Amino acid sequence: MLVLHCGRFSLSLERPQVMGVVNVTPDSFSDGGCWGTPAAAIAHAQRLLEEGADLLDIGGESTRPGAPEVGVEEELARVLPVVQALRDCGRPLSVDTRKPPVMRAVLEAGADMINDVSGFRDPAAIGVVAPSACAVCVMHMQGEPSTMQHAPVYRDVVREVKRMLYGRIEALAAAGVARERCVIDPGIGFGKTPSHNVALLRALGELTALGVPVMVGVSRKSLIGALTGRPTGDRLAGSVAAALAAIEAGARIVRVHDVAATRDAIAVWQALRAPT
Ligand code: HH2
Repeated sequence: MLVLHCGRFSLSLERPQVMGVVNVTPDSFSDGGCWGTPAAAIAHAQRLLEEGADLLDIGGESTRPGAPEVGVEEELARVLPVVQALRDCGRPLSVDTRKPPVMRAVLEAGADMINDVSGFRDPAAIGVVAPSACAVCVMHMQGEPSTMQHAPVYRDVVREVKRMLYGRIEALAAAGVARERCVIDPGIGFGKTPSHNVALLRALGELTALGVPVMVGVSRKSLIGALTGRPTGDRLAGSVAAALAAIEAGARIVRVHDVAATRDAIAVWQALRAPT
């Protein structure tokens, strides 16, 4: 059985897991300011849990293209009260952060997973997660959010993303982070053009060959806009279709803003598809 060791939880990945996004930010690309206070974020998180989120990803810094960095104190003021309020909700809590001091504080507060969009490039980040029991999501990003969409270039995007993720998993393993605690993510939209994103989503099977569960976050992203011509607030159908395609291609966790719709789509699709 495929299980992720995730802090206080052993998360079975036999059924695709739906991670609900909780952005405690004023400026996230699709819901900035909607849940910008801890109280609003906690209420939103509870709604996502009622809708059937298997785990939550709480973020206090937007990483949309061009986003400015947020200081440690500010990021902690956003995410820590949410982690503290939800720690006994019965589901694993992931925190989306690139900053080792934020990682340390949320792990002490009860977080079960650290989702680092910079892929634990900072050795200090590895130093924080290694001695804990948390799961780690290692995401690929070319460059930094402030500049990553200026002119992303790859010779072979699938090979390069795979190589980077493999290298980070090896670095984490050398520091004592077992593979059973790791998830990898190709980082849709992080230093990638629409055609890079499509190539990666089509080739998820190559990433699953690394022997670590794959997570995909494509919900409401500009790729959906490029494929449908729709603005950020009108990308639900496209996002759900992309989540199903990612699961079909091997993703075990999908990171989404719209939990209820995604869960329903997965349930129907799984019931109706021919047994493999
Ligand atoms: N995408 C976003 C943020 N964090 N983490 C992982 N592992 N994978 C992703 O695809 C991913 C991520 C961007 O989405 P969102 O959090 O809604 O936006 P913003 O960064 O503007 O807050």
